[in-house]
Amino acid sequence: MINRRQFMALASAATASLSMPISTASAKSDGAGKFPEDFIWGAASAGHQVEGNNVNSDIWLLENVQPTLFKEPSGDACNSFELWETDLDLCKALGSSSYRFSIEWARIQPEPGFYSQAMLDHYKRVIEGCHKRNMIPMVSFNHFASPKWFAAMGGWTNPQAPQLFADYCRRAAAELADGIGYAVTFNEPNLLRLLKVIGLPPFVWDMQGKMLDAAAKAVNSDYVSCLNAARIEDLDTMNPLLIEGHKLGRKAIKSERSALDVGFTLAMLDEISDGSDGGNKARDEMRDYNYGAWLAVQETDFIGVQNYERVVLTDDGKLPVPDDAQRNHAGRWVEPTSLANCVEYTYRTTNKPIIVTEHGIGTENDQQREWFITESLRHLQQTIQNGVPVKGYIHWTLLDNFEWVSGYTEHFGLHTVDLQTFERKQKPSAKAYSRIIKRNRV
Ligand code: IFM
Repeated sequence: MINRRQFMALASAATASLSMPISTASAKSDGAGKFPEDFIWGAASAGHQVEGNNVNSDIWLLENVQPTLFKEPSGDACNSFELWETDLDLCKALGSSSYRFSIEWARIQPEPGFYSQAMLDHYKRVIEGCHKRNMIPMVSFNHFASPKWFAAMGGWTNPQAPQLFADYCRRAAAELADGIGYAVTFNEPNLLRLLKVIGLPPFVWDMQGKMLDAAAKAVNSDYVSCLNAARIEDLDTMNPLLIEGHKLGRKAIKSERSALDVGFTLAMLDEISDGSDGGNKARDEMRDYNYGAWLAVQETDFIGVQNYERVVLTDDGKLPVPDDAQRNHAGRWVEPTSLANCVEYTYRTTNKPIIVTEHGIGTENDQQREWFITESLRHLQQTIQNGVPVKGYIHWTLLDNFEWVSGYTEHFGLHTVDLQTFERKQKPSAKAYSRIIKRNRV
């Protein structure tokens, strides 16, 4: 067993060597760094974060009450509801074979008893737009935001929630399933559990409760709760209901097209033990809390892995981020081996096919993004070569967009967006990613 000092030295050395300027050496060597021929490449977005004016959604409600945890409201976002064709063109220009986006439940079913044909037709056009550009539409039926009326019924604390979600899935799938390449029921249904173990401070949970109370008052409800904004004491009630929601939602989607692959995605930390007994125990407990129940779900055709950071566990708790480690915008530890670790762990635990449905970095330093993408893909490719069936890699995210409570202050995009004119501009990291896609190798 190595001690903490040795571990930190090793971690720093690994980080330092990986922080070297990007080398093209391995990309040049024949055969090395090659991804499978049918590997799916793409970029992701999510309705509420890019479309704008998702006025019937629960998140819009939370953004606009007092007190709120949101730095600013989403407003027009990137105006992608209008500019979706531009976005598809940008995604295609990278060389992508897939575009991941979400359909917005609050647009499709703005009231419990009403489904909007116009909105279903809108998403049908987006799906057709993907096909016209030879991109596989990877479609999330829920990416955090839900209708306001659903949150006002208690959201995922309400035992009726799984059936309500499944009803929406069936109606949407009846119109859309034929054109979808991969369907995702939920995006990161485990996010709040992860935030709990990361150690979101008590005052944030407290503030979240106050924001939900204000939202309940605004819509005349006894209790408002949302998928990515809930009270800490509700997390254990929500998890089994979300799992049931996934199972019923998947069944409903498959009842419209049985051959369609339907999965869910998970927010994953790269939990590492320093090798001590306490570190191993803490890692296993953390993994069990974050993913245990989800990774036991058999009713899924794939699992979407989404990783952004690392945490190291020791006898004494979490290791502080080493001084020379790479950090993201929020100061958290980013490390290019993390994605491959998460993919490997998920596959070894479930034996299910994996799609990297999100991976990226919130940073103002686009060179850091370029380094992070390239080196993470280098490790991912090795993992695939070692036998882990990864079907594809979808980068988060196509555009700088509405980053939930952080508003427009955190940037994960391959393109900038002018929030007044909505003009998109490609960043250098997009060019680097595109080179990898077009050569199908790092
Ligand atoms: O922006 C989010 C996305 O909605 C879900 N996964 C993590 C991203 C970055 O925080």
